[in-house]
Amino acid sequence: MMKPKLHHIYFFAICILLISCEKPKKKEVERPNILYIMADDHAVQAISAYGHPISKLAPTPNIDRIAKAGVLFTANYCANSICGPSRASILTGKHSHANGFMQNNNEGFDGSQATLAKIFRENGYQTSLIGKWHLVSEPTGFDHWQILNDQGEYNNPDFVTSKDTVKISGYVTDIITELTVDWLDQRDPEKPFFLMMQHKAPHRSWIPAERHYNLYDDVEFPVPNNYFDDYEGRFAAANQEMNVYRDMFEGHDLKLSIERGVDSLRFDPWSHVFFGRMTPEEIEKFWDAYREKNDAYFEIDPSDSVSIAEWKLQRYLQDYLAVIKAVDESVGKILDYLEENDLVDNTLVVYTTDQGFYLGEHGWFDKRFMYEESFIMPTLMQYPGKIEAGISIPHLTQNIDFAPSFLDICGIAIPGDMHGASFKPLLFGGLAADWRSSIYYHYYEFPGIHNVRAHYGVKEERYKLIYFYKEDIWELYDLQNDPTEMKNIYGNEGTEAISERLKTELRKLQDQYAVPDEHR
Ligand code: SGN
Ligand code: CA
Repeated sequence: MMKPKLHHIYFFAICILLISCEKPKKKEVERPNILYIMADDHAVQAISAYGHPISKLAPTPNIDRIAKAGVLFTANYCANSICGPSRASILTGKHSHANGFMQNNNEGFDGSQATLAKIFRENGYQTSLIGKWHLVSEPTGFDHWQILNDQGEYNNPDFVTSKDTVKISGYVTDIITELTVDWLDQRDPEKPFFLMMQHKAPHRSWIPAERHYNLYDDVEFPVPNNYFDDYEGRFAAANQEMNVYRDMFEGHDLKLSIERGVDSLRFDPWSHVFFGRMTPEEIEKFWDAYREKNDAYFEIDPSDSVSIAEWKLQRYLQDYLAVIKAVDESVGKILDYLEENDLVDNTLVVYTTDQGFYLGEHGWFDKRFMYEESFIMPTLMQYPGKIEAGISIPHLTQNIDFAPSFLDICGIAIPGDMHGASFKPLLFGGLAADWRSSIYYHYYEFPGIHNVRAHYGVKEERYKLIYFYKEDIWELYDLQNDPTEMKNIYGNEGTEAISERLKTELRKLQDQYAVPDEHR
C-alpha cells in the first residue's frame, strides 16, 4: 500500500477543519419575516425615543430598543386619524375613499379587496393577526386570527375566532403577548411569517394592569402651555367634545369616587367594559389602589376650576402612561423572544399605532384632527444588517406607505393601484431625491362621538392647510413659527400666496389619488 505523503495529510486535515467549522446551513434566499406591533392611540409624546418631556418621566425602554437598533420615523402621518380607517389604510396602502372604510361607524371593511395579509399569503408567507382588529367584518387573508370583540376589554377580555368567542382571564396586553408567543412557537419554521400583534392599549378608558395601578402616583407630568386654549380663530377646535376637564366622564375615564372614602365610581356610561369585566376580588384590588389617591381630589376647593382641571390632567396622564408600561413590557418580551430564537437578523420589527393622541394639548384627549399630535404616528423599525442602527427618517411618510414598503422589503411586487410609496430606499440608505413634499389627509366622521367636524387638508414640512368643508372654513398654520397650531393665519395679509399654492397642491393630490367629487 502507498504511504500517505505529508501534503496529503495536510490536505485532509484542512478539509476536516473546514467541514467542522461550517455553520448550520441557512436557506439560500431567506425572505424576511415581518413582525408588526401596533398599539392603539399611542402618542409620540409617550415614547421616550422621541424625547418629549412627558415620556422622560415615564420612559419606554423596550420600545426604544427598536429605535436604537434601527430607525425612528419623525414625520410619519396617518391618512385619517381614527382607528378603523387607519387600519384599513395600512392593510390596503390606500386612502379611505379608495378602500371604503372612511369612518368607524360603517358596515364593515370590504375583505374581498387586496390586502397586505392576502398578498403575503399568496407569496408563501404564514399570516397571523392577534389582538385588536376593529374593522367590523371578519378578517380575511390570515391563516390564523384571534381578535378582540370590537374595541375589546382591558380585564378578562373576550377573544373571537372563526369558531367561537372565549373569555380569557387576565389583562389584555399580557394575554395578547402570550398568544403571540404561542403562535410563534407553533408556526412552521420553514416559512416566513407576517404577524400583526395589535394591542388595545393605551385606548380609552386607560385601565392599567393591576401591578401598575400606582406606578406614576408620585409623578407630576408637565401641563402643556395650551392646556387652557381659548380656540380663538378656530371654529372646529372650539366646538369639539374631547376636552379633559369638560368632556371626560368622572367615573369611566377619571376613576373618581362619588364621595371621599366611598368605594363607588362616579358617572360611567359603559360599566360593562370596566367593573363589569372584573371579579369581586379584582374590584377590591382596584379600590385598594385608588381609594387613597381619590381622596386627594376632595382636598381641592370645588370652585377652583383651574386646580380641578390640572388634577384631572394628572390622573389622565398617570393612568395613560401606566397602561403604556405594560405595552412596553410586551415589546420587551417579544424582542427577547426574537433574540432567544435566532430571529433577529431576519425579521423586520415595526412598532407603531393607528394614530396619534392628545395628552392635554389644546385641553384635549382623543384624536381625529389634522393638528400635529393626532395626525403624527409614532413609527419605529429594526432590521439589523439592512437598516443602520440609530438612524432617523425625517421625510414625510404616511400609513399608506406601509403596505408597499413591507412588500418591497420582502421582494414582492407592489400592486399598481396602491396610493402609498415604498420607503425601502430611505430605510436602506438609498437615494430619496424624488420623495414627496406634501401629504393628503381626510377625516370624515361627523356627526359622531367627540363632535369633530369633517375636514381635509394638505401638509408640507412648514405649512399646513385645512378645510372644514361642511362649514366652508379654511385654516392655515405656519408650523415653523407656530408649532402648537394656535394661530390660524388663513386670510391674513401676506399669506394669500401661500394658501393659493397649498390649494393647488391639495387639488393635485386629490387628482393623484382619484378622490371622487363627492369627497372634495
Ligand atoms: C370609543 C371611545 C371614544 C373614541 C372611539 C374611537 N369611547 O368610542 O373616546 O374616540 O372609541 O376610538 S370609549 O370610552 O368607549 O372608549 S378608536 O381608536 O377606536 O378610533
Ligand atoms: Ca385608535
